[in-house]
Amino acid sequence: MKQYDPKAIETKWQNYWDEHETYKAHEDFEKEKFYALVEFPYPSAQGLHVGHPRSYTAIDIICRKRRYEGQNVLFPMGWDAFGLPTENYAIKHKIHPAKVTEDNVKNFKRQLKSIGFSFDWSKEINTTDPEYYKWTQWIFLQFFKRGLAYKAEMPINWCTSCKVGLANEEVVGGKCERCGSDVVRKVKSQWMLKITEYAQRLIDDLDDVDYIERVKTQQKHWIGRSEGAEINFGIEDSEDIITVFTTRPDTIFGATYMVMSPEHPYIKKYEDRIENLEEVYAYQEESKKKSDFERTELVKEKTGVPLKGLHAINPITNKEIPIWISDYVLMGYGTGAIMAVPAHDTRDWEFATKFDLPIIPVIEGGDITKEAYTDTETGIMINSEFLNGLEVKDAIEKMAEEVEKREIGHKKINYKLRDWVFSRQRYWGEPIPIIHCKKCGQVPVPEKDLPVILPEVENYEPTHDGESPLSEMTDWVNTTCPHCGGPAKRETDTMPQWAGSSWYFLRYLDPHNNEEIADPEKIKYWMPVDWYNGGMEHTTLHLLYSRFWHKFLYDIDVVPMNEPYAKRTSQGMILGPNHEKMSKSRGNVINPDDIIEEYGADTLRCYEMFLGDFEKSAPWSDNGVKGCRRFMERVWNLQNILNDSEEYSKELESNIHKTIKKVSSDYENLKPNTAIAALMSLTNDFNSLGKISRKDLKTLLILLNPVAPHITEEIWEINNLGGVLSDAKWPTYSEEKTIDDVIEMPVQFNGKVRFTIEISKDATKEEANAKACENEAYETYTEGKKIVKEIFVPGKIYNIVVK
Ligand code: ANZ
Ligand code: ZN
Repeated sequence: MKQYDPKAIETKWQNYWDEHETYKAHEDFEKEKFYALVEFPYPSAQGLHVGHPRSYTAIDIICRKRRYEGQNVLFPMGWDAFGLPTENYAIKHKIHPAKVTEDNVKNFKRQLKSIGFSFDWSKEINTTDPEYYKWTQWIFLQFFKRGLAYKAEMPINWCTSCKVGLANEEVVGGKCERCGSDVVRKVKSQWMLKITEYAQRLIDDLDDVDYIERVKTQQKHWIGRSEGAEINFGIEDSEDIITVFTTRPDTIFGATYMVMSPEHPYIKKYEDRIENLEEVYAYQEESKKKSDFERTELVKEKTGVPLKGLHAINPITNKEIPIWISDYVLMGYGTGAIMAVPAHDTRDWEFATKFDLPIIPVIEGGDITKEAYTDTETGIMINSEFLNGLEVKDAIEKMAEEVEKREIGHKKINYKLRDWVFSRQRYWGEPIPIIHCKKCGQVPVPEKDLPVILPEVENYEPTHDGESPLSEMTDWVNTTCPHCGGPAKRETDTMPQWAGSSWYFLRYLDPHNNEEIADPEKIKYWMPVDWYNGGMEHTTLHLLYSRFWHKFLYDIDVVPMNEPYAKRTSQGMILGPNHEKMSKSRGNVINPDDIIEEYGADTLRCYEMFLGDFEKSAPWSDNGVKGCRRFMERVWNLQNILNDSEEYSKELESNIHKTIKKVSSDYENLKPNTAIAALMSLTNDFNSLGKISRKDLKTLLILLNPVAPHITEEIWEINNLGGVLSDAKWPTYSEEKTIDDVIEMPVQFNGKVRFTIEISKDATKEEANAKACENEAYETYTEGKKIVKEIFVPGKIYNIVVK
C-alpha cells in the first residue's frame, strides 16, 4: 500500500471538484434548499488567518452533510474588499488599491482552495467590482429617495491618525478600533443613514429568529430601549420650557436642580441673561475636546458651571431650582437636559456633593447617601405628596400619567442607538451617488447612470483639511445637474467599510445580474439564509446593519421576508500557543499555509475542529496538530485490514450505529470536536478488532468526509467503494441497534445497591443470579442469612431480600 501523501491527494481532489463543479448549487427550485453563509473575508495583505478556517470548516461540515442528505446547498464565498487597510497599504507602497486588492484576493483564493472548502465558486463576488457596487449605490439611492439617507452637521468621532470619522461602534475604549489612536470630536457634514427608524423592529423581530442568546442580548443592549417620560420644566421669567428625558418620573420631588449639556442651544438663546458668560464659554470649549466616552465612562470627577441668572421651575413642586451645565449630560441623547435627582442617581449625587447642591431623598431605603442603600428600583415613596406610600413601580406609572394629565409632558421611549454615520473622506470606498447643484440642491444620480465609477487618482491621501482625495479631481467633480442641466458638483465622500457587506448575501444568488440586485425568483427560493456563522465582534456592526438594510429592502418590496438570517451562530477565537490573542506584534501568529505544507489540509481542518468547544476561545497547540495527523494516518492504515464483506462487522455493529447517530447530531449542533472523538474511537475499535469490512469502511469514510474530504475520497477511490464519495448518501442508523446489549445491572440486598453486574439486557433471573454469585460481595451479604425473596426486573434491577 502507498504511503499517506496529503500533498498529492489534496491537489488532486481539489482539481477534481473544480472540474466537475461538485459543489455548485442547483437552479432546481423544487428541491429542498440550504443556504449556508460565512462572513466573507477582508482580503488583507497578511493573507488568511487560522481564525477563518475555524468558522468556514464548521459550516463546510454542515454543507457536506446536507448534500449527502439530498439538500440543494448554496455555500458561496466572496471578498469584502473596500476599506482602510488596503488604502493605507496602497499609500505606503505606492500601488493602486485596486491592484493591491487583486493580488490579495488571488492569494486568499489560493489559500481557501488549498483547504478544500466546498464553496460554489461560480457565485464569487467582490464588493469593489463596479458590477457589484452599482447595486450598493442603487440601495443608497433608495434610502435617499425615502428620506432615510440625509446629510447633517454632526459632531463625529474623528480618528486623529486615520483622518476619518468613525461610527460609535468603531470607537473602542475611546480609541480607534483600527489603529488604536485617540479619537476626538469634530463637527463635520456627514451622510447619515436613519437606522434609528428601525430600532423597535430590530428588537422585536429578534423573537422570530434562531440566534444564539448572547447575540440577541448584545443587539438589544446596543439598541438600548429605554422607557420613560419627557417632562417640561419652566424657565423663570420666560415662556420657554426645558424638556428633560427621565426614566424615573417618580423621583421628580427629589429633582433639586437641572443640568443641560454644554451644547444645549438655550445657552446661546439666553446669552444676555447669563451673568457668568465667560465661565460658561470656557467650559463649553473644554468639553468640545472630549469624546462622549471620556465624558461619561472615563470621568473621575464631575465638572460643571452654573448658569447664573437663570432658574428653572420644577413643574410638580413649583419650586425654583438652579440650572447647571455639565459634560456628563450628552446632547445626543434624550433632550440634552436632565432633572437631577442626587439622592437616587449616582452621577447626580457625585455632582451635588461636589457643588454643594440640595439632596432630597424620595425613596425609603433607596437613598444613595445612606449605608443601607441597595438599589433605587424598589422601595416606598416618601417626601412626595400624592406619591407617598406607593411602590416605585407604581409611582413611576402614576407620575407618568399625572404628567400627561397636567399636560406638562408625555410618556416617551428613547433608544441609545444613533443614526449611522455613512460617509468617509477617503478614496477606497463606493462613491456616494449624489450630485450637488446650486439650484436644485442634492440630486440623486439617475439610476441609469449607475455605477458611479471610482475614478483613478494620483494620490489616495485625504487632503489637509480632511476632505476626500476625490475632491481634488476637478474633472470628475465638475459635472452637470441631472435635474436642471446646470453646472454641478459630485459628492466626493465615499461609503464606509460596512456598506458592501450589508446586502452581499443577496448578490450571491445572482452575481452577474445587470437588471436588478438579484432575480426575485432566486431571492424567493434561497432566502432567508438558513445558517449564518460569524464572529461576535460583528454583532453590533455588520449583523445589525445588514438586518436594517434587509428590512428596508423588504419595505420597498425587493425581498419578500423581513429578516435575512434564520439562524446565527458564532465561533470562539483561536489564541496563540501562549494563550494570547494572535498578533504580529506578539509574534504568535500561525499561518495556515505552513500547517498545510507540513501536515496537509485534512489535518488542519481536523485540528481546527478538534481544538476545543466551537463557541469558546482556545489556544493553538502543535501537539494537537500532530495528534490529528496521526489520526489521519490511522484512518489511512485501515486499508491494511480491509476484508471483502459487504456487511457491517457483527462485533462492532452496535458501535457503528451509535457513531452514526452521535456524529450526525454533533455536526448539526456545532460539536465537531466530540464527533471527531467518536470517529477516532471507532477507528481504534477496528484496529483492535484487526479487521474492517467494506461496509464498515464506507460508513466511516462518509462520516469523516465533512471534516477530512481529501483523504476520505482517496481511500474510497483506491478501494473501489463505488463511484466517488461526494455522490454518496449519508448513512442511516437504526435506533434499536444503538441501544446497548450489555447493561450494568444494580444488585441490591434488602433494597440497598451493593454492586453492579454486567449482563445482557434480556438476561433471566437465573443468569443474573449466576453473575451476582461471582462477585465477592455476594458472600458478605448472604453469609449466615436466608434468602427470603428475589425481585428481578429484566434489564433493570435485581433485588435480594435476606433475613
Ligand atoms: C432622573 C433620574 C432619577 C434618572 C434617578 C435616573 C435615576 P437610560 O436608562 O440610559 O435611558 N439622562 C437623560 N438624558 C441624559 C443625557 N442626555 N445625558 C446623560 N444622562 C441623561 O437613562 C435615562 C436617565 O439618564 C434619565 O433618567 C436621566 O436621569 C439620565 F434616580 O432622570 B434620570
Ligand atoms: Zn440643478
